[in-house]
Amino acid sequence: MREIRGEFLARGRRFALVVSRFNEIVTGKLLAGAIECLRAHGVDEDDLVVAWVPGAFELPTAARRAAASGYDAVICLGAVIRGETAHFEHVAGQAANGIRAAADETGVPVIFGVLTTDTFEQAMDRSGGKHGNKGWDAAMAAMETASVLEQFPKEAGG
Ligand code: INI
Repeated sequence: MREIRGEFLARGRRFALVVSRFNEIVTGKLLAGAIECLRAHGVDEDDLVVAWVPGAFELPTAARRAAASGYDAVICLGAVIRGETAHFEHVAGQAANGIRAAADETGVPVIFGVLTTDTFEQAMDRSGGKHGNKGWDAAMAAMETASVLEQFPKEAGG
């Protein structure tokens, strides 16, 4: 049996971070956590790009473009807070479905670092507060998944 596990290495890999401006107090902390994680794992500053989009709804569009342009992984960061939006389900659902689709269409890891919480406080707890930083976790998932994919041969013709 051969077992594949991803390594948590950022050196030599290119990462695009796509971040929602909506709820920027929260998403800025997610971004800081993700960048801190990638730096801790050896990323080269020249291999990082950060792209801001208006809201979580726009994350998939930019992520799809970034994934197709040669990054090893794309990290989507956002915060959809139920208490502040009547269309919570639509925004959160479309972000999740679109991010999934971007990964499927490109074969590039597109990571779902989007908080979906009932309250602003819960979002703060998960962006560097008492429940850790989901941005850091998203960066870990990006490195791990990129590493797993690298251990499979590319599809014929791909
Ligand atoms: N975008 C978010 O990222 N989080 C939210 O909580 C949110 N709310 O509350 O509506 C939100 N809305 C904006 C949306 O993502 C789009 O940017 C907008 O609808 C334009 O397409």
